[in-house]
Amino acid sequence: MILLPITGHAQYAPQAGLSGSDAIPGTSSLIVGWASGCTVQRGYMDIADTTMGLATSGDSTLALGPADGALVSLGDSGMAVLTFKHPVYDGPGPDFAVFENGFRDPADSAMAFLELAFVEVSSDGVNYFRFPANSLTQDTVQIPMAGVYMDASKINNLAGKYVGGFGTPFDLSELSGTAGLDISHITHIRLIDVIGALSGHVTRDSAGRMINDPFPTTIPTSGFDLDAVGVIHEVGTGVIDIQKTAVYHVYPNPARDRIQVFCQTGFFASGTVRITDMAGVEICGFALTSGGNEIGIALLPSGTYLLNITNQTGEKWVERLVKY
Ligand SMILES: [Ca+2]
Ligand SMILES: [Ca+2]
Ligand SMILES: [Ca+2]
Repeated sequence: MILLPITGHAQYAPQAGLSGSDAIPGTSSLIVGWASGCTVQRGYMDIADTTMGLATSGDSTLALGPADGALVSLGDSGMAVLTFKHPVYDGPGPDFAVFENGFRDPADSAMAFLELAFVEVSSDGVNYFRFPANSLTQDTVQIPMAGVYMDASKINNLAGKYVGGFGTPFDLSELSGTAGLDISHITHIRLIDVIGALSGHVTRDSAGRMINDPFPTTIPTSGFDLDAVGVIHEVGTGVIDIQKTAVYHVYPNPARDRIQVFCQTGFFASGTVRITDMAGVEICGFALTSGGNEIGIALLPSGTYLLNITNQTGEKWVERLVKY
């Protein structure tokens, strides 16, 4: 066994808004769906003093739908199980994102008050498998309930590493090859609060290190505060795919100078297409009408974009566009 020194250098993606962050804004068009079911098993406000009782703030319905800042608090080692209208699958890059309500240090945009949770997935609702999590935060001085900020670049695969409004992404490919797990058909996502204590009820990362996060949090909003879980790769149904081909067609793709968006009469009396980058930031938008719509893309830098297509009745489709 080789023992490596743990250095103070950044190891993982930094806080939302900093260069190199992989935080996903709640408004990103990468997100195609949100949790539609949630059950919560509360943990204690203070697991070391159970006379205070369980965390009480919010309820499980507040974890459904888009990230909106409405929260359910899990308490020490409390759990939430999320379900979805369609299963989640392992596509390119992150597959889902978890939103909490951390907030930034007013004096340092790299630092934030964070409460963390383990993330586990299941393809049968019975057997759960945990993303290997890492915490390189110091583990000698307990982070208290208030006033001490944490560096997201020392945290990996723990929900809650990003401030409110920004999701922590998870990539199912990291669990590929796990016996008993089908990463092309995830039906349940389970979050388990990190207690964060450095003595007594300690919580350890996948390397056996103690995870330091605010403890004790002797308030009704104790522990991880779940806002939402957004889905990036959602298993569609054959019906939807057939309908989509009948509704519109984009070609060529990949493209260099221009694309045609051909919209079927009936589905598109009028509509719009917004071109965004992969983080969902809008670059330009165009009106669509029935028939062929030519869109010049010669001035776009090479890369991958999202076409966000909406028709007059508000139906939405998202299509990847590769510009070369
Ligand atoms: Ca993936
Ligand atoms: Ca905690
Ligand atoms: Ca919410």
